Amino acid sequence: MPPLRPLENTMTAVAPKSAETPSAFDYFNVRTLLSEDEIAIQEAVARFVDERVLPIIPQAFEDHRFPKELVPELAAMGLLGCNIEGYDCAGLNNVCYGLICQELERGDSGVRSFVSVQGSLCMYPILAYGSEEQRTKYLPRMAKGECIGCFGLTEPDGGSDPGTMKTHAVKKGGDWVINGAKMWITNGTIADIAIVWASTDQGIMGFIVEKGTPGYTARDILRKFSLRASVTSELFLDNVRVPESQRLPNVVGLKGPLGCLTQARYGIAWGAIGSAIASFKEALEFAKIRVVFGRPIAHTQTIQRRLADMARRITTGQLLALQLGRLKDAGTMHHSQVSMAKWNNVRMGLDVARDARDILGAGGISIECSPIRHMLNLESVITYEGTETIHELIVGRELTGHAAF
Ligand code: TGC
Ligand code: FAD
Repeated sequence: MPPLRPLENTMTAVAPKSAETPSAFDYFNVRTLLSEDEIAIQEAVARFVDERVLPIIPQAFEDHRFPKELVPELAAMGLLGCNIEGYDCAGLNNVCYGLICQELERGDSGVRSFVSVQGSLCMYPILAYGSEEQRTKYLPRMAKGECIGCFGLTEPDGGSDPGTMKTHAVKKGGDWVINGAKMWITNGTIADIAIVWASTDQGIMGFIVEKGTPGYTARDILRKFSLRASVTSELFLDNVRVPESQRLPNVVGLKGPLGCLTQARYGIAWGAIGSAIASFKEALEFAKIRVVFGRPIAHTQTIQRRLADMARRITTGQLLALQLGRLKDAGTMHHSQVSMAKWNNVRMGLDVARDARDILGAGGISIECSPIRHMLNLESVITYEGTETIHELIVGRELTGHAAF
């Protein structure tokens, strides 16, 4: 698959504008609000998901295995750090990034998670808070998938209030010595570098810790019922010594990691639409052919009402995400708007997946059907990157001016 780039080069040849693909759902012609670039990029990623992700993902989920073999292809298409300009990144706009997340998550939340963590949680902080040396050292290799990142913020004692983190770093001569532990870290054991957030006597700071640094270890969290096609790990930092040159020099304070979360939450708000579309379309097709009491269940009022409700909620989510993307591209997006979109769309995706699972009847519990996989995945997605409650409270604070955390 050739790399994705804005239209002036490859994309028109790769993906000519065509009618709506079978994997799409677009009740309000949202597609007419997209540019040719955006449509072409969405279609290219949709084809990749249909051809390369969907055939392998149920087995990967069952085997509790992240399909790492996809990484070179994700990189070759330019999907890693795709909304970064320069450093061998694709330089796409944020609507394109959102559409990419939507298509990847139509495949599986684990694949979208990999891309979110790499681009939004690891490449973004190096770009936004790193030195020029750090950018040139890491970003091109990360865009090529040659260097995988993980993002260590959450700790065993709790994730919703990261300001109380126990991991700390102390300056000793020209080095920093980091001690602590991180929990529930996507990509942990497959990562070549970890962005580790630690408290210091000057406030919270970020460090780039390379795999193999003495005292730094990672261990997988096994036996998950959710995001089984994704690596989730614990990180341990036992007197890990890194030079000052591995500290992200341009940010101090919680706004550092929170700024990264805004980028990743944005992608998740789009991604959940993909899960919902996959679940909805499977339920819709099944309802048309499943004959019960002498007629297809799609002919009954309650099934139609449920399908219509799914369509309504997906459409609302699509419009919300697109406007969020336009605000982000215009540079006027506020992080509480991202919270509302992540909250709305992940809740929507989870509810649609659960209802689709039910419409599929007993067969809906099989790995052969995608809604139960999406539903189980979205149980993580509604928790990570800020739980649903945290996002409700962020919007509540924005409305009232009072933090109720
Ligand atoms: P608060 O006073 O609100 O903020 C401290 C400073 O940060 C600024 N800020 C933000 N900046 C950018 N984006 C945001 N979303 C921001 N939210 C706040 C804020 O303006 C302030 O700046 P300054 O200059 O005044 O210092 O801090 P708080 O302690 O009251 O925070 C409250 C709360 C609950 C909102 C925050 O702690 C929070 O968001 N908690 C949830 C934690 C979370 O989402 N963790 C996610 C871990 S990573 C993960 O889950 C990856 S999953 C990856 C995958 O597989 O896809
Ligand atoms: P807690 O913070 O302990 O919350 C427990 C419950 O209390 C939740 O229901 C919460 O909504 C509720 N609650 C909390 N505060 C309040 C309040 N004030 N009022 C009312 N209710 C409240 N983290 C990373 O740093 N990097 C990663 O790559 C990463 N990947 C993840 C991958 C997976 C698969 C999962 C499941 C998690 C991942 N996380 C990661 C961690 C994730 O961000 C945290 O799980 C999340 O922030 C919630 O933290 P917690 O699990 O400690 O829950």
